[in-house]
Amino acid sequence: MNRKILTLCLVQKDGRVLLGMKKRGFGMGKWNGFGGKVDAGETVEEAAKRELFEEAGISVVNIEKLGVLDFSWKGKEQDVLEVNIFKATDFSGQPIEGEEMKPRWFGINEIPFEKMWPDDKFWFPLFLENKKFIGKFIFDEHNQVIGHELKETN
Ligand code: 8OG
Repeated sequence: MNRKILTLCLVQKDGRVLLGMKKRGFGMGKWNGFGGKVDAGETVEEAAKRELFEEAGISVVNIEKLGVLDFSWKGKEQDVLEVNIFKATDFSGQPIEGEEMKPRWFGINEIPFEKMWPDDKFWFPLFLENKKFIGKFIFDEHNQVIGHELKETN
């Protein structure tokens, strides 16, 4: 099995969630949290904070890991993306647009699921309520969800 460890960090504050429009690469054109690969010598949590700073221009001291999701594609089940999902509730600095992401706040009732990864509508409700969860999703070649398992772990 080939497992790639990724981070995803979302800020939830004052009834809103900070998302970024991905401007290039994998997931381009979708709203998402901020994250990416873990560098050598970094913990997953350090990587999550670094990516949030690089992509949204804000710094966080405390983040909480809420979810771990495995993603794979039909016919290539041996290649797994493990996405570690963190929440920040406070930050310093102001979100700014960078080369990769254009940040914007969304009210928790106006999350743009139709312009997000199709798995997000499954786990976002747990995330918004601070529930911990693990799961896995299998996509087809059009990035549609063709199978999933999701469970709360609190
Ligand atoms: O380094 P790069 O930008 O390619 O990292 C991909 C980012 O996208 C990383 O933060 C993890 C995140 N991501 C996936 N798959 C999914 C998904 O299905 N839903 C969401 N919300 N984020 C995902 O790689």
